[in-house]
Amino acid sequence: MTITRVDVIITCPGRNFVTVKITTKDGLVGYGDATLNGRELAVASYLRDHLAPLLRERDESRIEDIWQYLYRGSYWRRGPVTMAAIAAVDMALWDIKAKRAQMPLYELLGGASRKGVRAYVHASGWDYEALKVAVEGYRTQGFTAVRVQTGVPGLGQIYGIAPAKAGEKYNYEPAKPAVNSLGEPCPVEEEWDSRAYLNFVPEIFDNLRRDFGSSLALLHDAHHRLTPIEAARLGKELEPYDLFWLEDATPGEDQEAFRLIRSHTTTPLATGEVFNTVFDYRTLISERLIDYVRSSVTHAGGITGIKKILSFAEIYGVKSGIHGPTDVSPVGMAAALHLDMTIHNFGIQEFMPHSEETLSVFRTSYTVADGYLHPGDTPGLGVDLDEELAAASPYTPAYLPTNRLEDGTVHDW
Ligand code: EZ4
Ligand code: CO
Repeated sequence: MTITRVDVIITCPGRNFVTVKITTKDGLVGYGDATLNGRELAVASYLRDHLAPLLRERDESRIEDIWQYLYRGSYWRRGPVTMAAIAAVDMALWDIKAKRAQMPLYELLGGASRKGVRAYVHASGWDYEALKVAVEGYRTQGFTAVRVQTGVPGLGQIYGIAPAKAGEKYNYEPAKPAVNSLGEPCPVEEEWDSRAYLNFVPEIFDNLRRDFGSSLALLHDAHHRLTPIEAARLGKELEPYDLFWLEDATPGEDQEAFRLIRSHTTTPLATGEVFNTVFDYRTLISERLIDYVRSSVTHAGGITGIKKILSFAEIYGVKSGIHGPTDVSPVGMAAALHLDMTIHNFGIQEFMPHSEETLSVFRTSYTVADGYLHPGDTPGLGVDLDEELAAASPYTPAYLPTNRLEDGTVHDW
């Protein structure tokens, strides 16, 4: 068959999402997620202005060839905008192929390797008491793994912690932009102090192990804010608390920095949510400097792209920890779940539940029970998009926050 239409749908049911919809000559429809938080329209233009004209009249069954044509064939390679656009096309083509085969995508990808997908959720609080309530809530729902983040005494709002301050309602996703002197949206500026953070964090984990015992899996995200030696210190000091992983300890593009962290600590390490190809992981994986790869399907070239990363990781015993925040759409989440079901080196899946508003536009067939997710058995990815509802929620300009030290210096985050 051939592709007859490529539509790009931008909608904001509670937050922005960019979706590609590919239609074939015989009327099959596939969806792909192209959402890049705070840079949504750049990917929409890449799809609409540059990829769509190349896809029409092409044989939609040739997924690998189309991936290589869009990646290798375009001369300009890699980067989050390019790879999110390619990812969306790739997901939509897999959706179509599985619908044509009348199988849920995980069957087409090799079938189930496990009964379900173990998920971790985000628990956070301004202080330990608020965090404890959040963790208790998730335990009651049956989750066995939680990412735990708190505020730091002396610092204000920190991305990744909700609510930002005692008594406030602010949530970190979707990130709320600030307003500049011209009345236009711009990134909120947060403040950071690594010393205050490092001196405070071990006490949080001490409290967690005291209150929740040893079986609960605890994860923590340093969100690229540390230097290698600071990360080494943190990993070492958290060893008694048996973390599932310490995530994004340092900015990940400096792959060699992980040699220093690794030589100092046995705390498992995860990184890669801002990476988009296997090349970004070459040193990290081949030198066994990390334990989990964090790319999302949406930002790493789709099913085809992330399979290349996970196959490379598999031979070094490195496992998956696919990124699953609410800025990945339900389509991108479904793609992750189908892969998670099949790959051998599955580790854990991040799960931030989407809002009711989002799920009224994106109707999913995936389920959650007892801390496990399952993609469901609807043919394809199992996600439908209500285009009328989508059109009723137009794009709203959005920015992730930025980060500065007390003296005003821009800092990693
Ligand atoms: O900051 O998806 O582990 N998860 C995270 C996320 C990311 C956002 C950025 O868009 O760190 O919350
Ligand atoms: Co993260």
